[in-house]
Amino acid sequence: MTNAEIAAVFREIAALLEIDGADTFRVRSYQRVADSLESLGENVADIYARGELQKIPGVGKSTAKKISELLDTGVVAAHQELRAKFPETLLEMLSISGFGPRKVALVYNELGIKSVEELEEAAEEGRLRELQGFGAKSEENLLRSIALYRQGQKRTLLGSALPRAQELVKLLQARDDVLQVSIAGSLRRGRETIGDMDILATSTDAAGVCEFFAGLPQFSEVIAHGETKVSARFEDNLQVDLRAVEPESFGAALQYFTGSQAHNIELRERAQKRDLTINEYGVFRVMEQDERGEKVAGETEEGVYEAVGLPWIPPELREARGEIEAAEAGRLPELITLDDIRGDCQMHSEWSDGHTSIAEMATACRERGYEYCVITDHSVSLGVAGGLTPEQVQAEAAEIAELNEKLRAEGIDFRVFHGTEVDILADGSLDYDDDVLAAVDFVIVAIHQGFSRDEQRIMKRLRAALENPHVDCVAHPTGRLINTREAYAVNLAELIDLAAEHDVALEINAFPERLDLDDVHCRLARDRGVDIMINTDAHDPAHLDYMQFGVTTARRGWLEAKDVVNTRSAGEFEQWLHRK
Ligand code: DGT
Ligand code: CA
Ligand code: CA
Ligand code: ZN
Repeated sequence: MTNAEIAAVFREIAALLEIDGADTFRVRSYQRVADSLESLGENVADIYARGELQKIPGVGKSTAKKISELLDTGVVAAHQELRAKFPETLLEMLSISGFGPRKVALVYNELGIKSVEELEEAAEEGRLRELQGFGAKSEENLLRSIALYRQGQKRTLLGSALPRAQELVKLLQARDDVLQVSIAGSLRRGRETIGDMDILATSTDAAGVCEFFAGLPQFSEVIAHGETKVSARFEDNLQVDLRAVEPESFGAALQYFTGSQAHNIELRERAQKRDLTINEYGVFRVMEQDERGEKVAGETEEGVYEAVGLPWIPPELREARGEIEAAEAGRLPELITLDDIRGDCQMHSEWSDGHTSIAEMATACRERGYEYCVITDHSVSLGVAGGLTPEQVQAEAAEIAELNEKLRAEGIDFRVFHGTEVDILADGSLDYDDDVLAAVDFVIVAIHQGFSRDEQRIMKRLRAALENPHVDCVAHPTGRLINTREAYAVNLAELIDLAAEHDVALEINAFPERLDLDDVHCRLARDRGVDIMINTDAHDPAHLDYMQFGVTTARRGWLEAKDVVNTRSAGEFEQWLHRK
């Protein structure tokens, strides 16, 4: 059980107690334990093993007993009893931003509201304003918060949707009656989250393909099943739309259903100026009166763009962010591809919280066609992740030197660089002294603690870190976790300026929950001349495959290979490391 999981139990106990009307002092004591556990530098289980639970700040005799109970049995009886006192759906209301335990207790006790659905209904009907502290304005805010919460619930991560879509495409392609298949919609544009999955196919037997698709065991429910369209749902509620279209319209349909809607609107306006009209069936000439005009394109997507005087535009750019003007001017970027990546520069080994040895990570990187990798285990303060002491950093360096020696002896052209993912501490100092930082090849800095500080404090920490001449890159610059955790209060425009000033790279962390920097800010950073790195932050060899999501984000940020540090050869990368 991780510290975060234990902390979550204590936070829930505090919330339930507050809903139950317990005194503030008691509630606060559980919150304090949760806070304390979250910022602890060591595994609670280890502290428990040493019999030192009560040395944790805020932990007294009774909470220590609950922690040990939790670690021994997986549950806390007092927690279970509290839970049993209330409807199961009650706690979901706590996920609504601005809706704390006190408000939950109020609506439950006064109006018998037991769930987010009932809460929404009451707000819509204006029934909350009769309660102390509520008004029309707060009902309105609450409805917006509920909508936001639902949005976060509904959108699926790119990293979760794409593999499933690729599998469906493969199954369709394997059929003799299927001619062409493509992913469309936001998934084809590579957005970080997907509302629903869109797939297009052409076939000699559309109804047969729909029949086959609707019967696939991947789905938990078929919502609609027609001759040319199927809508179905996966277990996690992600919806898929399959559309079977005519071969002569495939390009037009693909263009239309790839979107974005904003891009399509711009494209249609352009067509109108040329007396053309674009729809999902093709590009047509506009005739006098209501006469149907001649079809000038539709079979291929290239043809659709060509008909309006443009080169084909990569789907990742189709967001109405200047791509049509760039295409017109012949200035579309030559977007980076996965093949351009020659090394992965953030990953963890079992020296800290990674799952495998350095040698295994290196082998896995070689298997992916890379020339080099950088091992960046955590620094000492991040005890939860097994951060390394300065002595361990030295020992790790020796192991890496030995491994490189061995690779050379075997005639294998692969380099392992020694890096460190150093915590930026609360006061802006780094978690190692300069002599430790000077001894490693690569220094990537990160904020892992003190997320709730205000912008001034966060920026002060980042500024101090970037001013250190040993620092090469900032890991996951905003700290956000998509759908679950907001970014800390970073001023990205200022961080980008600092990175440019101090010649520090910014990372696109390719982990599906992170994709941090996002597309918009990575483009902004590139425009200001900041180096970008795309790293997986792998804790396991399998995570190395996340690189594709980072590359997709970079493409959405208009990046070319030359903008990304780890497209360079091992030799060039080594030179870059010595740029300061
Ligand atoms: P999503 O699913 O929310 O992540 O985003 P999309 O872009 O996949 O949107 P979706 O699934 O509603 O529709 C797929 C594409 O079809 C969309 O990007 C553009 C096109 N499309 C759908 N409805 C309309 C519409 O009413 N007008 C226009 N111009 N295009 C539409
Ligand atoms: Ca979609
Ligand atoms: Ca759709
Ligand atoms: Zn990290």
